[in-house]
Amino acid sequence: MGVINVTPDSFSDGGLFYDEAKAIEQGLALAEEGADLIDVGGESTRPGCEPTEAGEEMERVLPVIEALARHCPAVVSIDTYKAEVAAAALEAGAQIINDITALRGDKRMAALAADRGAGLILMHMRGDPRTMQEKPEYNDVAAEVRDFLAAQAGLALDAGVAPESIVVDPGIGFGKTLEHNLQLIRDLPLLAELGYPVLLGASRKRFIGTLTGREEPRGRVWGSVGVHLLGAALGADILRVHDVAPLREALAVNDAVMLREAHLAN
Ligand code: HH2
Repeated sequence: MGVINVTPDSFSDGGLFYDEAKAIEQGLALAEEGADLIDVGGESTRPGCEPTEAGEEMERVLPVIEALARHCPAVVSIDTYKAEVAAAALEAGAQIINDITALRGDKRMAALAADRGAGLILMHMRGDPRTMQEKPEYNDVAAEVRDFLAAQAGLALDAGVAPESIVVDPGIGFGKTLEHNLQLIRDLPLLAELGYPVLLGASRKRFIGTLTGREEPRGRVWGSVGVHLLGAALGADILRVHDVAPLREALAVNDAVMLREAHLAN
């Protein structure tokens, strides 16, 4: 899954794709590099960030989604927790709703996904972006995240969402310390046990900067490739990244090795 932030203030690419034409061009480029999904967002959710108004968010994302749905071979997802924005995005051609609040943000989201037969990504976040990094604490982070996602998936099922439409995501960096993030990645197999596809989104995030000494998010590409490759080996099915080409190349080598192993095992 390639990421496009049609925002002036995202942590990862700071307004690079705020311009509609540049965002569309980037979506096409990411698909060319091998992305199967393109995630389009119109509100930054970086720590401490204030919410964006729905009308503004729609103005940012709808033209980009319309163009990509028409001209891009990848499936488009909308990164929003507002049902109003999600509904308009589905109308414009998106097929998946990426809800970082896992249905907590807008009670109408599950019914919308069910009615429209859309894919639904449920992500764990502690609190909201404004406050999530203020002293995050868990007794057992992996178990708590898994139980929360199981419960939210249950709500989606109750609303009529098909089980095969649901994806779960531990929400790396959303109300987590470095150690919480690392534990969640180690314990991806626990999350996979829920039986839904697992999404890992660690691309260019702060903990990679902490581990590599890279202050500038755009300099965190190699650390990102490393963590997503490991994530795939630990059971992640969807890797949400800003840099598709480097990860595709790493996965090509990884897959050749793993398939060879599978072949030998047979
Ligand atoms: N991370 C971000 C945004 N949306 N959605 C899912 N499902 N999983 C994630 O890990 C995730 C997400 C944050 O990254 P980015 O979109 O680059 O930044 P910003 O929120 O500043 O636009």
